[in-house]
Amino acid sequence: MSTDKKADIAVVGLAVMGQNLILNMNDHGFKVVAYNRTTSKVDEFLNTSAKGTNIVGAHSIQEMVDQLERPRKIMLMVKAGSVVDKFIDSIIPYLDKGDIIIDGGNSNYTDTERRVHALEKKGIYYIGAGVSGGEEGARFGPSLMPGGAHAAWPYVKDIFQAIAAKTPNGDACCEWVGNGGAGHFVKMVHNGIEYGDMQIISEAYQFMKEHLALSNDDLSATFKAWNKTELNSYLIEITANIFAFKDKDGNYVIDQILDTAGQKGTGKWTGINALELGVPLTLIAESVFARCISAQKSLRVEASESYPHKIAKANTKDHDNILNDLNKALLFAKITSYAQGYMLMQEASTIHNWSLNYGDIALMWREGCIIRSVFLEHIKKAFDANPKLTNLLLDGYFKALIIEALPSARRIAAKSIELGLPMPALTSAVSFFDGFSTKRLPANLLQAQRDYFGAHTYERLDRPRGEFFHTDWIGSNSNVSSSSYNV
Ligand code: 2AM
Repeated sequence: MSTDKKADIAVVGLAVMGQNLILNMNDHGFKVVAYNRTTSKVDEFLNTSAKGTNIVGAHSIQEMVDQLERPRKIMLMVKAGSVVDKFIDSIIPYLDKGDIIIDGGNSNYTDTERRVHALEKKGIYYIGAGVSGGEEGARFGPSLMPGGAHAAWPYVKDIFQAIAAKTPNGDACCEWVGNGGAGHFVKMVHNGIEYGDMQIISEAYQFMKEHLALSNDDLSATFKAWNKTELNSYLIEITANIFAFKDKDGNYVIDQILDTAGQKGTGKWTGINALELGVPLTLIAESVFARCISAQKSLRVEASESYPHKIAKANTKDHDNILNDLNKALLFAKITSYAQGYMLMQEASTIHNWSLNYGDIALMWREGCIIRSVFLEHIKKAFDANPKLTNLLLDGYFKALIIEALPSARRIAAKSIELGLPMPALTSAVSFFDGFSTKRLPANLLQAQRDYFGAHTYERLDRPRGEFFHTDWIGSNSNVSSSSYNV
């Protein structure tokens, strides 16, 4: 069925994400060239899922490039890392100035930043696009977060916005993110936020299972009910389904699964970036560490024998109130986590000069991706109404929710500590919030200690910022000058 018309785009890498993106592009009327290192996969694809479509194949880079309309657009859906660099090197001799390479893999944004600049020097446009939504998203509408060479955006915009997920209003969950590695950075923060959402849901599960002794059916019903509240989201929806799921023998699958979490590293990257940029991204960091603790299963089993403790059960007459508190605590933690994620993006945007549009980012995450939710609609509204909003927690809508949910979050966090039931993400959210909303923290003492042992100097409340002072705490008569000494 292939037509003589040149192809709109080539996709390299025929693993399931690549194949599904190609089929999605084909559904929207674009002609796609499929290419893969192992060329037998090209024929396999053309003879199976791509049969009867306008998709064409290529068995060499030359053949792929020859079939493309100019400027050529080549999207890589290959393994992140050195494979991307190798492929770029191998394709460059076949390209002309103005051609466009797009990386749709889970690349580290610093790699993308480097590639954008290196290719710019050769006159080739490079786009690093975050793609979220898994196999299903790729096939029927992913969230797409493209960034890099802005001049290339008009050439790929139609394809990207056609294949992207759509909001209930019909807006595409794909907008230009920013230059350099901005697209992959935003995708990384998306994944970090996903870690946080999953962790707070899991903490609520353990609280309900251990303290309220809820059955899997009760848990499923609770999450189903919560999905009709502000927590409405894909992750809450699948959680309700997971608790109801039984295997062939009639056993709940959830109870058969080993309690050690895996991770591929994007949560860790988000945490590392937050530490490097000095952003208090505590909830996501705790979520990464919670996975690390879970992975130490044998150590935990041993420690549980050294420190045995039973989780006290709640009185059933209190269940409704506790469940209401738990729902609010989750909302509180979620708002805090997103506020922290946005703080990280705001800092990175300033440092890298990305001029991120925070309303658009919420729009891109609204559908198609794992953290999709109604909640993101409100984040979009907050930043659309005030693009200079300094912090999500200071937006009127979220402020009202926080004020309402805070007492519940405090009760659950306090209860969890009293019971000995781990809720690191929730308790970190409460601690963060208390630090964030406290006018005077004990950092005056930290500064005094630093000045005491290391003459690191401090600023004074009664003097302008930027003037540094040193106190001779131990009477050593050191001649360090308070005005010039600043470490
Ligand atoms: P393959 O089918 O030839 O292994 C996901 O693994 C995708 O990345 C696959 O399409 C895979 O191609 C591709 N890939 C993995 N390593 C690669 C490499 N060194 N060079 C090119 N493509 C590679």
